[in-house]
Amino acid sequence: MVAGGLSAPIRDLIERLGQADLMVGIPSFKNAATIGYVVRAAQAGLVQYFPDLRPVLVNADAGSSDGTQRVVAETEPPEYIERILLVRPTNRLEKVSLTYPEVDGVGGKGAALRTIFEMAAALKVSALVVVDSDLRSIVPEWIELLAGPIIKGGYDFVAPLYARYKYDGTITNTVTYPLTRALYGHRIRQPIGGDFGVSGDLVRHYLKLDTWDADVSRFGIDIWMTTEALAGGFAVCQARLGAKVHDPKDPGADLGPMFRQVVGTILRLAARNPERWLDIRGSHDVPAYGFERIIDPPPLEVNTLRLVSEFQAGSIGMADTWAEMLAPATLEIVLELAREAGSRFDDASRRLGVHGGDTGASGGSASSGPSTHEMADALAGFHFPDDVWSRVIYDLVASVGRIERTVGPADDRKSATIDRYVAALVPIYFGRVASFVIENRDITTDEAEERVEGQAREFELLKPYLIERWHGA
Ligand SMILES: Nc1nc2c(ncn2[C@@H]2O[C@H](COP(=O)(O)OP(=O)(O)OP(=O)(O)O)[C@@H](O)[C@H]2O)c(=O)[nH]1
Ligand SMILES: [Mg+2]
Repeated sequence: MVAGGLSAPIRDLIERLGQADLMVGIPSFKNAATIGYVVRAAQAGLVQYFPDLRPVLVNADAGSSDGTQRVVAETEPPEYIERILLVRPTNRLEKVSLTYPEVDGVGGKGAALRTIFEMAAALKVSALVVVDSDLRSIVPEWIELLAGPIIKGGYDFVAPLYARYKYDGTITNTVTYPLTRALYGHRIRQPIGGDFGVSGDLVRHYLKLDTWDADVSRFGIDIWMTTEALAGGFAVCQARLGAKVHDPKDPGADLGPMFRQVVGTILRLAARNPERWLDIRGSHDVPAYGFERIIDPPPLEVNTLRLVSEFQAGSIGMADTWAEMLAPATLEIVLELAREAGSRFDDASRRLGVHGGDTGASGGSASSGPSTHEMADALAGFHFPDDVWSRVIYDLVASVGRIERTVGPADDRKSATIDRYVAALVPIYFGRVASFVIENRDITTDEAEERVEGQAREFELLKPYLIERWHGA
């Protein structure tokens, strides 16, 4: 269970605010450069689309040293929005920025949302919209798109749908989308998009659950929200938001810790509650709302040379853990793929004239190294098949389940073993992402989407393999 609760200043704030109908919650950590725009867009959305409700905007910040909270406080007041939009709302929009308390000693995006949930429940809102503070592409309409299905449509959970560049959202494309779909049977394309609509009922349900842990307090929060909404039988839909443009991340450079927290959470939730997915076969569409825009999302750089070299390095440094967590047949293929990654890396580096750790551009930063396309071209031919990747993930679900069920070791020992497995999955994931980028280097984002769908179908096809492994085959 989660200890703690709200601090005295936050309780005072709730008392002052009294009651609200619709809340926008924005978690932040050093987002002074971008949060002002997000706050303005959210305020405008509340005032323009829900002028008769009682709106409140809450920023839950990590105590950022860059002035994030000051930016929120100084962003134009609601009166400005009323003037520029020519709207006369019934109720005044309240805007607050606070420093959230850690949850069981852990801070992070999830801890920030925990405070937002508690405030939403205390203020008895009927709908909560959460949006990230590094968004560049949010517009006022997002508030309507994420809250509308709850307020007008009776839904409890609204997941986002975005147009994303083919190399963006790699954790989503390789793990959370196909695994959520195959386990729980709902095709939610962006289960960790970060921008969600949640009903008051679902907020209260979240606060009662005992599945919250340290990873959920960090970046595990998004997949936790989606999984618990599905597992709780809540009515879910999706909203088409257009492009997601935010602070970009290179999957090889920035996403290791996030991968561990997200994937650790999805695996633990699956392993602890097999009754939620063992009997589910196939999957079905989830309704999507909102106008379909034609959008060309901005490109993202990926350092595939680094990805394949880390895959190969993992096969040396983590071989023992791979042998523990993968089925023997899967292990054999993965080791063979890692060997191939190593030799293709040597070959490509020679041809591109890069040496050692100097593998060039990453994260979109200006650099003299080879471009994303040059690297992918030089590595052409490297192929990590869909079915192998599905088996890797299913082996992990089964292994994490085995650890959870073992009688004897204390919980923190079990947890450390699971963390070690998930950390050892990172280089294999790098190999899988490299293959995706290399193979899709010359196709459009729409065509790459077909490949993501193909992989998701492979997960469904192989679900019997998961069940077999789960039962100890
Ligand atoms: N309060 C708080 N917010 C955080 C923390 N870490 C991240 N956030 C917020 O969570 C949101 C998402 O974080 P990002 O770093 O943008 O991650 P992301 O966009 O999910 O990651 P990708 O889609 O993989 O690029 C942003 O609004 C961050 O400000 C934290 O430690 N505390
Ligand atoms: Mg972001």
